[in-house]
Amino acid sequence: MIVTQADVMVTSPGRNFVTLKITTDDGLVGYGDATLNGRELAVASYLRDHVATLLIGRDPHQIEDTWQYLYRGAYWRRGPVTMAAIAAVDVALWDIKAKAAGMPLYQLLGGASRTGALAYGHASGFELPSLFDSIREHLELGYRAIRIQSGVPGLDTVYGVAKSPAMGERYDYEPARRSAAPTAEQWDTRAYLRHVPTVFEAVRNEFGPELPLLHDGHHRMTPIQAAKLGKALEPYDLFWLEDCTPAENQEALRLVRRHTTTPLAIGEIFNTAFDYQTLITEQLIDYVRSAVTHTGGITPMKKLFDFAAMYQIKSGIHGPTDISPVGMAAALHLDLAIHNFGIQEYMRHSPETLEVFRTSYTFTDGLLHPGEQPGLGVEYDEDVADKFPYDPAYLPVNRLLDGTVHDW
Ligand code: GCO
Ligand code: MG
Repeated sequence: MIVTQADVMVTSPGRNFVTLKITTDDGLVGYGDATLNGRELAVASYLRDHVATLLIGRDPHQIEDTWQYLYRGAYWRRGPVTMAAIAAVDVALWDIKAKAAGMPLYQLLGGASRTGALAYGHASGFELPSLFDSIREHLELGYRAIRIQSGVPGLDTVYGVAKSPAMGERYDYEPARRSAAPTAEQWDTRAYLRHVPTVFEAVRNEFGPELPLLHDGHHRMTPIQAAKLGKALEPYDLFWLEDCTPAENQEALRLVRRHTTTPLAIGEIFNTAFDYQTLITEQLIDYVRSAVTHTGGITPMKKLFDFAAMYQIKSGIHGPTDISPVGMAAALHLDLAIHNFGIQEYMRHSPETLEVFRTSYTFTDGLLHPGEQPGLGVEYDEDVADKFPYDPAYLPVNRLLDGTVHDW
C-alpha cells in the first residue's frame, strides 16, 4: 500500500479547522487534525507547501519512520506549527492503519484499559447564580467533573467566562472571535486571587464535597501568587489547578509545589516531551495537558504518557472546541488504552461542526468512548465543509488595568 494523495482542507463551521486527508492506492482514507487556533493558515501552508508531496509514494504503515523523517528531516524541530503539521500526518496514518486492520484504533494501542474516559466540562458565570445555573446544566448533561471559571469583581471580561449564558452564548466560541484583530480583555491578579477562593467555597457549599472541580489559571500568576492560590484552594479539594504559571518556565513549579498540595496540571501549549522533562522527572505536576493535535500526534503522546507513568503522573488531554472532532477522537482512543489515564476535557462541538465531522464517539453517564468503527471513527463531509469558508478569528489579548500586556 502507498500514499497516493494528501489534501489539506480548511473549513469554518462555527470556528476554523484544518484537516489533513491522506488517501492510499487501496482506497483507504485517513484524517488528521492540524488546527492551531488563531494561526490556522500557517499550519495549512506548512502541510500543503512542505509536507504533502513528501508523503506521496510512502508506505502508510511506516508511522514511526514517517514521524522521524518529518521531525528530524526538517532540521528545524519543535514549535506549534511544525508539531501540529506532524501530528496531522501521524493521526491520519494511524487512522489508515486501524482501518486496514479493521479495528478501532484503541485496539492497536493495546486495547481498552477501561470502559470509558471520565470527561470534564466547562461551567462558567460572571456571578454566582449564573455559575450555579451553568454547573446544574452540566450535571444534567451527565458530566461528573466540572471546571469552574467565574467573573472577577471590577473586570468586564474574564477568560473562560460566558458573559450572557442566558442568551445562548458559550465561551468556547468567544476565544476565536471572528474579527481582523484580537479583542482586548482586562486583568487584575490581586482582585482574582481575593475572589477565586470565595467562589470555590460557595460552590462546595451548594454542590457538596464529592463533585470533582477543576480550575484554569491560564498562565496568569507568578510562582508565589500561584503558591498562594493553591494553598487557599486546599480546603475545596480541587481535582486540579491548571496552568497556574506561564508554562515555559518549568522551574517555577518547584516553588509552587513546595507550598501546596493542590494537584497541578500543565502543558496545553507544549508541543514535545522535552517541555516536560523537569516537570516529570522532578514530579512537579500531576497531570499532562498536551493535545494530540499540538504535540506531534499519537506516536509521541504514547511515549510521553509512558514517561509520565513512571512518576505516577496521569493524563488530562486538552479537549477544547479548537481541537477538531478528529483530534478529539484521537485523544479518546489514547484515553481508553493507556494505563495512566486521568481525565479528558470535553467541551462539546457546535451542531455545525458536527455536520462537517461525523463522529461515532459517545458520551454516556459522564464517560466518553471512541466507538467501535475501524480507525478513528470520524468521517469528514467535504460538501458540507465547503459551505463554511475560512473566516479569520483571533484569541483575545489581555492587558492589566494600566494597559500592560499580560499573559492571556
Ligand atoms: C482549556 C484552554 C482553552 C484554550 C484554548 C486556546 O483549558 O481548554 O485553556 O480554552 O484557551 O484552547 O485556543
Ligand atoms: Mg487551559
